[in-house]
Amino acid sequence: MNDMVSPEVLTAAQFKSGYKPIWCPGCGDYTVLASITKALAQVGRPPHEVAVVSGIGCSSRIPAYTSCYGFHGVHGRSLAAAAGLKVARPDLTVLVASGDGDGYSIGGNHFMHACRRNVDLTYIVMDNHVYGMTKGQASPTTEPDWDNKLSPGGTGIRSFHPLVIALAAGANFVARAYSGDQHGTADIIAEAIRHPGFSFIEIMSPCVTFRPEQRDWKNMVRPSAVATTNDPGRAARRIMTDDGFNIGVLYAGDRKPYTGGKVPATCEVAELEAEFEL
Ligand SMILES: Cc1ncc(C[n+]2csc(CCOP(=O)(O)OP(=O)(O)O)c2C)c(N)n1
Ligand code: SF4
Repeated sequence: MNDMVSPEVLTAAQFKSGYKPIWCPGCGDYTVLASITKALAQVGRPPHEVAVVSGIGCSSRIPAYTSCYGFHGVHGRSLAAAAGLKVARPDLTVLVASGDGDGYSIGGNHFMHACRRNVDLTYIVMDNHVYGMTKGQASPTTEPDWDNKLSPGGTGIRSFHPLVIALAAGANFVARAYSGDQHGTADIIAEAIRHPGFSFIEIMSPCVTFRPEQRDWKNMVRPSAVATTNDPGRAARRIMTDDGFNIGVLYAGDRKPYTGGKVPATCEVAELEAEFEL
């Protein structure tokens, strides 16, 4: 008798929860969710071996829409929670979902240090260059001349460049994707999950309500013409000089992921707590 068991074939539907997303019709985040569930099916780990962590924002609703373990936490603090989870439970695949406000503004400090620490996480930022949930304030990636009621004439402040900052800070995998390219984005997410260390994917995901002009992104994106490099300097030069619409894996490095301190803890948390008791 052949006792070989075929690996279970998982489908994207198995990674969806019963909750219906409440995003605005046409929001890019719908297809990002579809790409995430498709990527998880490709990777082939069942939902109970995956955790999806987020902060606050329209984009941060993602965990509730998956059947994986989820943590919808505090605004801008998703990476801290996710890093702790991964170090404590290295057996889990941990994804983090964020927006440009959550990830680069209130969470900007955590972003840099997550890149530097290189814990094995996949960080997915749905960037729409605006705070969608709180009704249209400028974010760090908003163009300086974006004229609107809340920032008449534009903020005049130069945009943050997340991909180059991720590279400079030490992220081990850096990619740009577009929500409208559902299958290509799923492939990038699957590759990011498989890549050891901190993987960062900046997904251009239009906010059709507060930035309707972003619908045009579908005519502007194109696959990157150059192959993935493992040279961070070369990747940074390419990213600094492109027009922001090249999609694909732009950098894949080989830094060893952080898995916890070199020496195991020598005392219990209760002992430390006792020292601070008044
Ligand atoms: C500590 C704290 N400050 C501010 C807020 C208000 N707030 C909620 S979501 C958000 C910005 C969300 O923007 P982004 O991360 O870009 O996500 P989007 O809604 O565009 O997907 C802000 C400022 C909050 N919830 N908590
Ligand atoms: S406000 Fe913008 S980001 Fe939020 S659900 Fe609507 S379209 Fe999406």
